[in-house]
Amino acid sequence: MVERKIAPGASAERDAYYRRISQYALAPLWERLNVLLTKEPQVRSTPFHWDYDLCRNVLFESADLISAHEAERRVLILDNPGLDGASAITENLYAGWQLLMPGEVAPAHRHSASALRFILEGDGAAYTAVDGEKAYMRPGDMVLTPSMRWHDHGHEGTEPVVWLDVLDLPFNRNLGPIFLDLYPDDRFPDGSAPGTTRARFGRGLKPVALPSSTDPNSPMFYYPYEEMRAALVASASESDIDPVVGHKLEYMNPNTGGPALATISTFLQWMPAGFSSQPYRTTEGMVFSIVEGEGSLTVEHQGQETTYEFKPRDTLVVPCWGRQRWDVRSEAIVFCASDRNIQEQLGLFREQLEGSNH
Ligand code: GTQ
Repeated sequence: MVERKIAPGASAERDAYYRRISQYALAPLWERLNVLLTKEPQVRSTPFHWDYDLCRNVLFESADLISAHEAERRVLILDNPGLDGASAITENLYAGWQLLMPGEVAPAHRHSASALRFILEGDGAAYTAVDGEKAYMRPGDMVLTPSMRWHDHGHEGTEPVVWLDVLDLPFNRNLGPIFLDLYPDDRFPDGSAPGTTRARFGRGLKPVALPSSTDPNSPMFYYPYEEMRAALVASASESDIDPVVGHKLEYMNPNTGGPALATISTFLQWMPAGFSSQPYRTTEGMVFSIVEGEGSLTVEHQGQETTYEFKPRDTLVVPCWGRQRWDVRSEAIVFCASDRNIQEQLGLFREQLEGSNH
C-alpha cells in the first residue's frame, strides 16, 4: 500500500503565514489532511456496555426527582463516553432509557427526528399513541414514531415501564432541519382503535392509490415481540445458520420493502447456545438491546479489544468499523438499531469478514 509522502514540517515562516490567513477564516489543508482523510475510519465514539441491573436503581431515582409531565420525557441519556456529552450513543444516533410510572403522561409533541422505542420492562399497560392510535407496549415490542408524527406516552396500569429510545437526533442536527411542535393538550385526541394500523398494513398487502405514498417511513408503527420472535424461531428451524450473524431479520416498511425507518435500520437477531460468531466489522454504528440470553460480546476498536458480559435488558454499542464477536452461553435474542440505511443509500456502507478485504 502507498503511504503519504509529505509530513509537513513546522517553520516560523509557515506559522506566521497560518496566523495571517486565519484572520480571513482561511487555513492550510496540508496541515489537516492527516486528520481529515484517514486510511480507515477514526471515529470518536467508543464501544460501551450499559448494565441495566447496575443502573436500574439510579434510573428509578429519577421518578422521585421529576415527573414525566414536568420533564416532558423522563429519560436518562446513554451518553457515549467518547463523545463528550454530545447526547449521542454513536456519531449518528441518540439513545436513552425512558421511565414512565403508573398514571403518568408524557405530553403530545412531534418533531423532525424519527424515534423508535424498544420495551425493556412493564406489563403492557403503558402505551405510545401515534397520531392518536395507541400501541400498548410489552417487553421486546418495537414502536416507531417517525418524523413529524404526533406522539404521547401514557400509563393505565400499576407497574413501572421502561424502554430504550433510539432517535436519529445527531444526524438530524448535523443536517440542520430540527423542528418541534408541542400539542396544546397533554394527549393527542383518540384516533383509530388500537391495532388498526397493523390490521391495514401488517397482512402483506399495500395500498394502491394515487398519488402513491412517498413516505420512506413505515406506516406500521407497532411490531409486537411475540410475532417477531415467532418469525425468528421459524427461520432458525427452517434455514441454515449464518456463521457471522446467526439468524438475523430486518424490520420492514410494508409499503416499500425497505427499512422500517429511513434513518434507523432495525434488526432482531437469534443465536443458539454455544454459538461463537465469526468476527466481522461494518461501518454501521450499532446499538444493541439484549432481549433474551447471556454471553459475551468482544469488540476490537482502534487497536483495543474489550469483552462485555451481557444479559437481558443491557444496552451495548459497537461504533463504526469496530470488529465484533459474539460468544453466546444461553440462546440469545438481540435487538439492533443502526445507521446502516443512511450509509447504504449514500453508497458509503462497507462490511468486512475476518481475513477478507472487502
Ligand atoms: O419520547 O418523544 O428519549 O422526544 C428524546 C426525545 C424521547 C420521545 C427521547 C423525545 C422522546
